[in-house]
Amino acid sequence: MKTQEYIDLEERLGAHNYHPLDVVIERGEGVWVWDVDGHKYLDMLAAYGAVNQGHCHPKIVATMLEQAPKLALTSRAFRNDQLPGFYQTLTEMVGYDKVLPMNTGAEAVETAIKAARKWAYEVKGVAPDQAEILVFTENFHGRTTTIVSFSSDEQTKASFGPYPAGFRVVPYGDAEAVTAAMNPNVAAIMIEPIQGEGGIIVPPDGFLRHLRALCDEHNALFIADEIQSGLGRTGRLLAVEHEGVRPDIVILGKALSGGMYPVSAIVADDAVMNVFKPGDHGSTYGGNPLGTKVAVTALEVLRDEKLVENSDELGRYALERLQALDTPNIKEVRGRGLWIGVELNPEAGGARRFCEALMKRGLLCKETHTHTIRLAPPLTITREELDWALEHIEAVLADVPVAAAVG
Ligand code: IF1
Repeated sequence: MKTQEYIDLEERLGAHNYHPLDVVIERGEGVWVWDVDGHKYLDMLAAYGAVNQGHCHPKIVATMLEQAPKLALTSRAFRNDQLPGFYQTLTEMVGYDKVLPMNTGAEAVETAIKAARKWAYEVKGVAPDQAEILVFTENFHGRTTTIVSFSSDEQTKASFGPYPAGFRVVPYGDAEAVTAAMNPNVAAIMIEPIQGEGGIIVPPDGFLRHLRALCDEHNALFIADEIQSGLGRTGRLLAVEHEGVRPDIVILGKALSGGMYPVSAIVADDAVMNVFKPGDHGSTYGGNPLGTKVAVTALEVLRDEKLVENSDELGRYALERLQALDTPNIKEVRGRGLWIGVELNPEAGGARRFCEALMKRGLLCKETHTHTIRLAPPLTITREELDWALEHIEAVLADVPVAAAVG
């Protein structure tokens, strides 16, 4: 089949809930992917941070091939021999008492919401059905009906009501607004330490520490959604480390399995996690032996190949180089680690045309919020590969449309 035939088939038979770039990928290796016509691209999106370890990492593939023929799923009605090792590896790496495994990010976010509410009623003593969770403007935590109910993005939320009660949206980065919103019914504050879909938004210095102090003062839980920011993306294992903050619940997903298989989880200490009793929560596939074994290897790859360190070092280098660019197209370059947002001026005509130009040069990028190009390659990228990418990005960004040049 040719590219256009794949696209036509997909458009005819699939729901139109996406508008992808018209590249049909058939193979991936490390930071590189190949389309069905044999064109090679550097993947600057890394499946939104799920492929931090690079495409089809040989060790993760080997684990998959080792476990798949042996045992893939038992359900949690029975125990399996891989789950305990996953708990051990993950708790040791992130430093929490316990894990609750799920599959997708949204499910893990729902799990954190359920944990916080149950904790509020049973431990904090909030009156029935009065628990509140504070969330932030421009958040992205997933696509369930509950989660989209507190989105500030019209398209994400509209037409999916009626919306559940119990969430209050406060401005991201506004310490005073959060302080004012605190009240005895607050079960938790839930935040992305750096907002991904929001446009790689880094909160003001001290903001996360302020939230931590508020939670301590008001006996509320600090929940960090590290599904995208976690596991090395920002140059730290967890993005909250940039502010030296320890959340009560950390939500993980995406790179937890290196893109091989959906594995998500929340981690917390006993005081929170022990609110769950048999029958309170679960998932058919959550904690299955295939996924958990894959996740252990994915975490080992992060550690053994020093991917967090590489993200920190190369991220700083890329950020400095892009911030030094002098072109009227750019409004701001921001980010942490190998997670950089290049926000363009409105006159630049939107980020998509730059992404399309980069695709012609062999780089796959995805815009966010119309005017921001997000750069988030696998953390396995080398200095040479990054230099190659930056040269193309710099060339494309230097291209000023006639209207803007004249204006
Ligand atoms: C899509 C966005 C990124 C997330 C955080 C939870 C989830 C996500 C911080 C839910 C998921 C994904 C979903 C994916 C695109 C992507 C995304 F543009 F939609 F917002 F990365 F920026 N918390 N983010 O970033 O995890 O249930 O999807 O496993 O196509 O919707 P999930």
